Amino acid sequence: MFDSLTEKFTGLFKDLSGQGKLSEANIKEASARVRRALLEADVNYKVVKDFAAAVEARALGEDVLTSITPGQKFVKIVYDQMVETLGSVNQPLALSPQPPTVIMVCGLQGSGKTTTCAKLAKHLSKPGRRIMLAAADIYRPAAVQQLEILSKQVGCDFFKLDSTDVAQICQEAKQEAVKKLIDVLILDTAGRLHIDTEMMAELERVQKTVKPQEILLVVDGMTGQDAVNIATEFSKALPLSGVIMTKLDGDARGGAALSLKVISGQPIKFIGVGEKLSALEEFHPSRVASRILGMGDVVGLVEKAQNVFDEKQAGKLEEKLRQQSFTLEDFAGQMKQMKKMGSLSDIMKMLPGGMSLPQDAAIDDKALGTIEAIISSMTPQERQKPQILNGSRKRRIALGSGTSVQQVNQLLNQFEMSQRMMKQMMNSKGRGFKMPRGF
Ligand SMILES: Nc1nc2c(ncn2[C@@H]2O[C@H](COP(=O)(O)OP(=O)(O)OP(=O)(O)O)[C@@H](O)[C@H]2O)c(=O)[nH]1
Ligand SMILES: [Mg+2]
Repeated sequence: MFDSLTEKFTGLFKDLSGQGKLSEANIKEASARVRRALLEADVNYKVVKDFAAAVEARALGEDVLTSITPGQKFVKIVYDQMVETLGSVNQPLALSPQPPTVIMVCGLQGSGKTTTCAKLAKHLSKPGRRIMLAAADIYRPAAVQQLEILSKQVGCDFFKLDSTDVAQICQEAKQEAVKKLIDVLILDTAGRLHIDTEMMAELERVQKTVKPQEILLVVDGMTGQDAVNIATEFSKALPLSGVIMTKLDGDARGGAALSLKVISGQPIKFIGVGEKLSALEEFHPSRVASRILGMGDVVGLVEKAQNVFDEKQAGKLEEKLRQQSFTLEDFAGQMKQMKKMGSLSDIMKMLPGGMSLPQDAAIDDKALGTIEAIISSMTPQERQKPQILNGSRKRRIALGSGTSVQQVNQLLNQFEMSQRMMKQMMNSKGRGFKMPRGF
């Protein structure tokens, strides 16, 4: 999502860390590179100007010049500035202690409102919490049906009403929510091609009638500066509580995300990173800054893993490791779980330094298929005890899986490495999560 920006920053940091000491000229040159990188990523020029000036002033003012690790100090300054620019901390949704909490979702046509409503419902759902989606888009014929289908997918309640008065629909949805003991009611409103007075008047009426706790504006991250302008306009007309920026999985250059808080004053609360209902992430400035600067997002990765790995299986794996009986079969199973977390290249990006991995060092998704093929060509005994694999067995496996002996050897090495890595992780348990080097 911020690929080209990350590339530029990691390049800059690498150059800086190669230098023993930094001069004033080095710092000026480095902040000029920061400025260029941000401008190329389509960050608002005012934000860029202030960002680069702040970084330069702090770098010159602090003891970067005399520091033993000037490169690292500079990185830290850029990181802090970026976290601040992104809004400092995550702004969670304000769930009312007295249900139902009403969340009104608004935005222009096609920005991703309806999808985001369903994603939010999924994100918020947990045992014992009842969520209802209400269709308040009466203009597009298929809109109500779209939301109804999505509600079924999420497994939450759904409300619709045959009326042309949007405020009335929302009000009755709220009454229904109270009656059905719903905890969170999400209103999917209609968009327009452009901001117009009619839409704003309608949204205002809904806001005054149902008094939502949250008014979230959905903007399309691919539209760059337009998204920022739209947020600024909306926040003048409605008491917004935050923004959700969608489609950041595409080739959006990320400039909008970096400009939004400063220019519109609105915090980004979530980002949409795909069409699937699970493709919604809480927006944490510190994590996003780490990702942009190529430092990885280990917290995000662990969260992602927790969502996918089932605990029972993890427990079994742990037991096996303890007894040192982690086999190739477990290895294959583990690979499959990893696959569920998304494409490996995405996962690599969340790892510190992941971006700067040389192309051939990254495990590609096709390689997973090869691994599975090799393992399934082995006999159960070979999977349990790979040390019995001699030359002729390896040749047989290579032939059976359509690979080469070299590839079989490669897999065995990877397996050994993984075994070692798991042991390391086990040893560091209780002392926090530790990423082994070179993974
Ligand atoms: N890649 C990607 N696509 C998204 C994301 N969010 C929404 N979309 C897609 O954007 C398109 C429009 O989404 P909708 O949710 O229907 O947008 P809307 O704002 O409700 O549109 P209208 O009701 O017509 O105004 C759909 O094809 C979605 O799948 C996202 O985060 N990433
Ligand atoms: Mg819609």
